[in-house]
Amino acid sequence: MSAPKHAAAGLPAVGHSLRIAQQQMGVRRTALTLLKVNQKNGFDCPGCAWPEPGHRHTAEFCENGAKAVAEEATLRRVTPDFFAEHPVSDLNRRSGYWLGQQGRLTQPMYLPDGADHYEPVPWERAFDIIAEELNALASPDEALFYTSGRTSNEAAFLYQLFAREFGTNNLPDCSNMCHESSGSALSETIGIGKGSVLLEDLYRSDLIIVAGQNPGTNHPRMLSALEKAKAGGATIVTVNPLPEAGLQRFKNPQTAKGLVGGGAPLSDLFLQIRLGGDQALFRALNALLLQAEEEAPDTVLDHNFIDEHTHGFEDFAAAARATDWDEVLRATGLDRAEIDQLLALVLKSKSIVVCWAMGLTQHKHSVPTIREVVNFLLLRGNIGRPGAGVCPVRGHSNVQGDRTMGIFERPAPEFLDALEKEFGFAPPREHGYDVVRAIRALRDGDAKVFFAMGGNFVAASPDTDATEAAMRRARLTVHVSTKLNRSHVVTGARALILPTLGRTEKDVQEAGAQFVTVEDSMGMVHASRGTLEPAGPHLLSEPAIIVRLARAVLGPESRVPWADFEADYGLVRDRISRVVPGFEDFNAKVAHPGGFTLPHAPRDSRSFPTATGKANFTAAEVEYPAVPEGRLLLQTLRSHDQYNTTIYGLDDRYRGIKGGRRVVLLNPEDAAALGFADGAYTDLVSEWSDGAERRAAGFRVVHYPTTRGCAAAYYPETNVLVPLDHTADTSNTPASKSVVIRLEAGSDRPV
Ligand SMILES: Nc1nc2c(c(=O)[nH]1)N[C@H]1C(S)=C(S)[C@@H](COP(=O)(O)OP(=O)(O)OC[C@H]3O[C@@H](n4cnc5c(=O)[nH]c(N)nc54)[C@H](O)[C@@H]3O)O[C@H]1N2
Ligand SMILES: Nc1nc2c(c(=O)[nH]1)N[C@H]1C(S)=C(S)[C@@H](COP(=O)(O)OP(=O)(O)OC[C@H]3O[C@@H](n4cnc5c(=O)[nH]c(N)nc54)[C@H](O)[C@@H]3O)O[C@H]1N2
Ligand SMILES: [Mo]
Repeated sequence: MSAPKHAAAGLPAVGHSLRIAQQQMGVRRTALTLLKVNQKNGFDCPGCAWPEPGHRHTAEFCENGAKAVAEEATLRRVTPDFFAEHPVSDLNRRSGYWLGQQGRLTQPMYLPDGADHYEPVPWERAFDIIAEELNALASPDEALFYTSGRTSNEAAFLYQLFAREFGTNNLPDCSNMCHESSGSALSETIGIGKGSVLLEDLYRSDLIIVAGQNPGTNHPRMLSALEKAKAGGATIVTVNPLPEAGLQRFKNPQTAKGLVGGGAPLSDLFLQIRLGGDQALFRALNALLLQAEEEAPDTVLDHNFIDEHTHGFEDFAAAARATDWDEVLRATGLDRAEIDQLLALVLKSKSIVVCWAMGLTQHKHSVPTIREVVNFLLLRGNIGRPGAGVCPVRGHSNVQGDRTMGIFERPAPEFLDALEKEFGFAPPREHGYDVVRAIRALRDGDAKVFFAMGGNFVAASPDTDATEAAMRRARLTVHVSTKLNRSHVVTGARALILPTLGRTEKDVQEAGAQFVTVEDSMGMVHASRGTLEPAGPHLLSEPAIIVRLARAVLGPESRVPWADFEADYGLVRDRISRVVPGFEDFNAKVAHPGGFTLPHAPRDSRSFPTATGKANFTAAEVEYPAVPEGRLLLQTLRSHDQYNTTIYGLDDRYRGIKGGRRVVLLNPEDAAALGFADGAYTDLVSEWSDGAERRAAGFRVVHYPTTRGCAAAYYPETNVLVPLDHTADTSNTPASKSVVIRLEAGSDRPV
């Protein structure tokens, strides 16, 4: 390995992204395509959910956005000949990287019961097969309708409408594995499961704490926002077990200065925390704030805000005052001086934003951790005023919008009432399965048809062996996809692949050229228009697929004018405007270039639609992962060269790791204590109360400056180690960032 990089982006990033794009699309298509990313007349970047600034650069994309676009706009094609040549038994042995590299899917494909080859199938027949299986179920609740977060608002609205008219709330989505903990914690404490800041708030903030997030790789455009905030006087604190490149230094490829030179340090203070130590850290900060207030009354807390707008302060304060400092230091791995440094920054900052992502959401105690972040912000009135608030940074480009459109296994009764009023059928009221429960239902034979609107369920889900075995028990698995992936080759008795248009492609229907809409991480909704010719003549858009599915399954009995919705997505938006609050006059508002911002009660008016009618302080016990002697805590995370289960390449450039993904990052002292030299091979064995053997073999040890006791390795290769039942309390999100492992010197070479 080469040394970890201290600066992210800059010229190498531009060169690297163009190279990848040109390999997939050629030079001319690369230039034409990338110029349309995130422009007001172009398509929304299918990369992350970070918002676009009002004033856009000509190139409003980043290295990893360019890779996401190239992955979709590739000129490579998977045709029926490909499937004739490669039986499923062969595809099964290929890596996810290889599968993705084969190119865009071009025709609907069907795998009959007992067959080893997918065969081309006409669209009509494909929908008949699905209708036949769905209508043969004993109950609609034996069907599962998964969504990944790239699906547009229009498609998502139609998809949930179909599932509910069919009769089930079984709408698991990638959010269940992602920011569900944020949604759970925020709904309870501030009354809405979304972030409360806009880009302008970051620019106006005095202190930005970035905890459990690697924006240099996963939200590169956020670094530009942080740079701007810093130029405006903000202090930036990062909390992470890893010294992530972009946070330590950043070269902005969009400014001349950023293309050369050493890059500006973004982070003013780096707290190298233990995995799962964040609740203890924020609790400790809160205890120190209460103490500072006692020492200098009326100078630290925002009493007006607390009295007027919050509930539960006394119980919370009692818990915070009882903070056990030995426990704090054990849980965080920090020393008291570091926490005092952070306290000093907090005390001098009027407006504070806390940003976070998977480092905070994928632990057993993620929900109380995020609630503690809210406690921290409430103490000084840091919610609902400019420059301050909560900023959960979403992943998939429309994962937030999909939830707004009703993709949720536990829909609010008001949402179902509105659907019923608009469409005249009675939607089911009973809650459906989330991702983990969906896997159990397949395993136990309670679910028999699995339908996925995008994503790669088998590879993204925890406990790979258990998930694959569960999937194989299904009667029918169906995937609406752009690219080949593992979920197409681990199938039920019968399987279908339905190829769809991507975000970058033109979508022309009966009423003419269509556009779709998306919602970013900050609740801004805007249009996305594809500009490229579709990858093939047989592709259907996601809305068209759902409409035809609905017509085949529900038949003439349906109360919904499905055919109209395929012809004109504006008619879908008319319905959305009558069902989903904040979307009134949707078509008119989205015609405005740049779109519109959804209402957010805490942000807009400091009103908190919670059970108490106020923002809620909470007082949970401090928890942190217990790790037995000789064991390590493993986090499963992303490299710089992947988009979730889509692998772009085998390097992790900012971390200085090259040529392979089966690596485990160990603190050199841990490695020495366990007897593993840099470059040695080891098996990772997960330890869980059920005693089952979960092993990932043949990982190369990389000595790396991670916190002691805390290892790291890439997802999805390590998903096999995450026990299905190891999930966050309340949100049920797989605890992918705290897996207890031991190292076994089983293999002495790569597998
Ligand atoms: N290029 C690219 N962009 C992406 C994605 C991608 O795969 N590739 N995925 C998209 C999606 S769906 C998502 S959800 C986001 C994910 O964005 P991130 O959350 O940034 O993704 P991870 O790689 O899981 O990184 C987790 C970060 O949290 C740190 N961390 C882990 N555990 C802890 C902890 O206990 N405490 C603290 N303080 N830190 C911790 C890790 O060291 C790492 O820096 O990115 C989105 N954007
Ligand atoms: N161990 C571990 N597991 C994790 C995580 C982790 O950090 N650690 N992170 C979790 C998180 S945050 C998430 S969000 C999930 C991600 O889970 P998913 O969203 O299910 O997975 P992706 O890899 O993003 O899905 C990629 C596939 O989506 C399809 N696709 C791409 N674009 C489109 C499109 O426009 N339309 C359609 N229909 N299909 C499209 C392609 O076929 C591609 O192969 O994984 C989770 N799993
Ligand atoms: Mo995610």
